[in-house]
Amino acid sequence: MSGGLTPAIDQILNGSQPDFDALGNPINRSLHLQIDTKDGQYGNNNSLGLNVGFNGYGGAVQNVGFSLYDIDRSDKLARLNNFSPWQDRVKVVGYKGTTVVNALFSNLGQNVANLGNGVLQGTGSSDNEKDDTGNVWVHQ
Ligand SMILES: [Ca+2]
Ligand SMILES: [Ca+2]
Ligand SMILES: [Ca+2]
Repeated sequence: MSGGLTPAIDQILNGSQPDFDALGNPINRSLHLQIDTKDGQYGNNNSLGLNVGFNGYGGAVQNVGFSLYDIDRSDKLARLNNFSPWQDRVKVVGYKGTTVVNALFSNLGQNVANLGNGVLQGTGSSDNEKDDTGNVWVHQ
């Protein structure tokens, strides 16, 4: 696994945004979640879940939006050689209380397919640091 243990807050998955400002201060950090499915540490699920709650605001929140980065798949060479091929799939589900709120996806990178029902899938290899082809803007 590259980039050390996750979850972490770092600048590894932030599209093509700069990692440091002109003074060398870290900027554009993101929550980095990564699993290595071949080692079996997550059993046969090959997945992980992230729940984000907005509690204590006295009601529902609005204008929630965030970017997802690096939704992609293994590169062609890895797939040809059957070298641990993989494909990212992300499902986004929003709730207002117990009512499902559908998320909207905008600015999909060219390596991201919207499969409907909140599911996004990687269709090509995106560089973790240098491009925006695995990016999606998620919002209400
Ligand atoms: Ca970066
Ligand atoms: Ca990825
Ligand atoms: Ca990548």
